Amino acid sequence: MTPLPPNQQLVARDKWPVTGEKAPRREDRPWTLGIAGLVSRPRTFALAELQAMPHREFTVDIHCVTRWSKLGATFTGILLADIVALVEPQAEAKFVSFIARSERDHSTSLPLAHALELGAFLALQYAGEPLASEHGGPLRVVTPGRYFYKSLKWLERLEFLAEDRLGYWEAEAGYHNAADPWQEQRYLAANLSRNEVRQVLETRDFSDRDLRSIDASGRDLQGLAAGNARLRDADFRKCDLRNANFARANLSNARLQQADLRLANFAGADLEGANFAGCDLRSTDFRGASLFGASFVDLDGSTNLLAETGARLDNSTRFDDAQLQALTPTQLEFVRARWPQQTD
Ligand SMILES: Nc1nc2c(c(=O)[nH]1)N[C@H]1C(S)=C(S)[C@@H](COP(=O)(O)O)O[C@H]1N2
Ligand SMILES: [Mo]
Repeated sequence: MTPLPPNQQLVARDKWPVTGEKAPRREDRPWTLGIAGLVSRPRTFALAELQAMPHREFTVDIHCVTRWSKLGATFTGILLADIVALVEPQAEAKFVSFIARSERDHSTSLPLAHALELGAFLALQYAGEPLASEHGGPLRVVTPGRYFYKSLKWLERLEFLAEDRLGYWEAEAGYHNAADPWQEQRYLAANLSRNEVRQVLETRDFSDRDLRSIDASGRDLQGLAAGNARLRDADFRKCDLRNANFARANLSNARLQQADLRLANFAGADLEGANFAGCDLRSTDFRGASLFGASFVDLDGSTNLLAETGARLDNSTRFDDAQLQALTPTQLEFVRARWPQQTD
């Protein structure tokens, strides 16, 4: 079996979650790929020209930073190296920036040498079919060996640069610019002084604040106000969080193992990749929260449940039935065995 990078979990074979933006920007212009910056032969490709170029087949393991992985995805497309050979980057071109046709002009970047070594490519087809729009069709970047945020959907422009230009997630959300899943390069911490951290923990008011990667482990935070807070990667292990309000907060990849979350409210929160193993989740409200890649029990390797690490949940725990579909099969099995609880 292919080993998974640390702290990743497999999605069901036939599943491919849609993460980030859901659709390209609507425009009447036909799809083109513009290539600019430090190249000797800048040019614009019509989509049909790209479709007519020789395609290669690629088999790729996808690893999302929110802890889901999908192994053996098959794409066809064009190797970035083949495009590079046509446009001839100048010697000063050290970075490549990928820019999307999307509402926020989403982008990401890579050192050019890494992009070539990793075999980054432009995908036009997935599993023998044109790439679905929600997954970046008609044209997306796929960067094997990096968290999937380095694989831009709806590619419309490539720029070759002397200096790096951070992408959307890297600049706005503290995603790690190196993004190596084998080294768990997921997030950078927010720039908070020790004093600021101490103060915010004392006030128990995290509402609307950017506190990503904050270390709050072991604290008494009963009744915490954390509506709309940005808490990606935060450490709440072993906290007392009874009655905490996390409505619409972003807790993706937060570590909450063994926290007491009775009566806590996660309505509309982003809980992708969050870890609730060992938590007390009686009367916890998860309705409307996004649960892709969330865990309620730890696994040994990628498949065996470590039952003793299981969260405590019962029929007082509140889920929408539909949101459980976002869980990986092993996590779903664990939750299903306890919720809704059998009444006999
Ligand atoms: N244009 C664009 N590309 C993007 C994103 C995005 O929000 N917009 N999200 C990135 C992230 S974080 C991930 S995990 C993958 C998700 O791709 P998928 O929806 O096809 O699974 O796309 C990446 N590329
Ligand atoms: Mo992602």
